[in-house]
Amino acid sequence: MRKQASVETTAEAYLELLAARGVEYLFANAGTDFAPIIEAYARRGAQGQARPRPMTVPHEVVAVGMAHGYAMVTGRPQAVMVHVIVGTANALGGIMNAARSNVPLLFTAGRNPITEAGAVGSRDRPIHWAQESFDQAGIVREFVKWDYELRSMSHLETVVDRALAITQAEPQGPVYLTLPREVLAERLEAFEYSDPARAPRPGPLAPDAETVAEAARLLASARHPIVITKALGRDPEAVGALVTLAEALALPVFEHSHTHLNFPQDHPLHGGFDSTPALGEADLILVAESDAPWYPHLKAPRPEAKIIQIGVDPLFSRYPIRGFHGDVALAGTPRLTLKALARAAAPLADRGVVAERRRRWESEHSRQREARASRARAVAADTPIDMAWLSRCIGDLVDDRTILVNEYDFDASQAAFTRPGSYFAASPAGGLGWGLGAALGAKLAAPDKTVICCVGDGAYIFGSPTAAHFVARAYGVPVLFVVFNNRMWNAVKKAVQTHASDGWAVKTGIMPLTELDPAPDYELVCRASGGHAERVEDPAQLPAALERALRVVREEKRQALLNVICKKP
Ligand SMILES: Cc1ncc(C[n+]2csc(CCOP(=O)(O)OP(=O)(O)O)c2C)c(N)n1
Repeated sequence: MRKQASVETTAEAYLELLAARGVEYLFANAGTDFAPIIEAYARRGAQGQARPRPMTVPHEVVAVGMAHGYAMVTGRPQAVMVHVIVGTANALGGIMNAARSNVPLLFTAGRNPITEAGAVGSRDRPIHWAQESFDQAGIVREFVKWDYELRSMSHLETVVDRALAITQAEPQGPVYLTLPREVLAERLEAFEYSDPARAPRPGPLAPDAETVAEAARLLASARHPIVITKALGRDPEAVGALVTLAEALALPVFEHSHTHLNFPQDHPLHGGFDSTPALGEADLILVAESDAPWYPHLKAPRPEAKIIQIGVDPLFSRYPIRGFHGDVALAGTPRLTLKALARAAAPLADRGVVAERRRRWESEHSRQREARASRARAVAADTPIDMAWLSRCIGDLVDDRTILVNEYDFDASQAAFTRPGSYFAASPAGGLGWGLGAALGAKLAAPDKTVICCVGDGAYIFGSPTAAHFVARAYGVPVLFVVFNNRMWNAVKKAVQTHASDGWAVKTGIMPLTELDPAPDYELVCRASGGHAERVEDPAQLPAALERALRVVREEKRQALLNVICKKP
């Protein structure tokens, strides 16, 4: 169907189109390049016309994090707009995170005015000469699937629809569109476009029956098969498909460095979070959406073990090097692959073998659960607070309506996540600063859910907390932030300890460049934006402090922060 909209400029037509395509938010960090966009918002607002909700996000790392968080919960891309080359550069770490997490988002930036005079929107500020670059998209090109510049109004619909189609096609990832000021400011009388969009949208892909049958034969004939997964739960439906397959063959499932809930943690076949011990015995490993299922430098599977790799792109083609073997690789939509595999493998399985294997892994599952619980109990009274106890206290509060966003230090093994879409951890790209924005985006996407954001003190600082707390207050996005405050970058310290276990740094205890002491009073940062915030030092007070903070978030709809003083490693 063709639709007509009354607009005055390209910028207005652009907002009309984004809204028509289901983009609900524009997370923006503005500059002089935004003038036509802001003008368009003013007119559309005054006249009550459709537009994505504009959100002022005072740091790009939070803006991209919010779009990431929104898309990881809903699967739907939102728009981010930043200021020319400098905003693009600030956002780049977040774009790397989104790229490696296969998150769809429409990343856009203004473009410095091209003309020195003569057009509406021509250069009129001192920055307009120095802020032009030879190749603005070159800043991000390696980490986006597609980039383009809107060169003319006549192209608008094709360009926007192509951007949205490509970002959502598998493997998903961000796209980058630059918007020159002259083009945005171009005058128009009306805008006509197709509604719904007519750009092609590739649907789910299933692997061919022969390759599935080959994988099924391998699976059914293995004595000690295991599954390793990291990000299968990006598609919530894939979780149920993996449960069906695991139950049919009694396959233990290991969530290794997991970024999503991939398998219910209370399922007797959940094998835990460290597959390393099982590698010595496994004669078949099914790798499901995992870029690095083990570390060959530390421990590799037995050379004769068969490997099956499943994923939208089992080659991880955007990674320069990844040498994990695959005797069979099943490319396609993992939920379809897993369903097909379960259908093909179940009839081939030896029931006696399956029953025995199930008993064995069930008891291993119970042993692990008990070991984790007793570890938390053992440190429950420690002061400063142990991160296992902190994780357990948070884990105990997780209910069916909770989403937990984790950027460092929350130990998921101390909780029992069971629902797809309830747990998200930082991208394999590891660009710190993701957590605060991602949690805000998740809360926007799921306003009825409780969103808890766990961050290390390092991750908190990287997340541009002043900007994040500003957004939480300005737009009423009540998230509970918990800072795991160990006053250091322990990840960096641990890397030194493994790298040179009997070296100078370990022997002398001198480790420059790892300290975050003296620690700021992080609770004051949240209070500065009207949040409820407490410093917690007594482990016995922790459950009550969490309850208080959750009440504020749920009932008063206000953000909250707990600065939890943890052991310093
Ligand atoms: C943008 C960016 N800069 C630096 C790093 C390197 N890095 C990885 S972990 C880490 C420390 C994180 O500190 P914190 O959140 O306090 O967690 P902890 O290491 O103490 O467990 C750093 C600096 C990174 N991953 N990303």
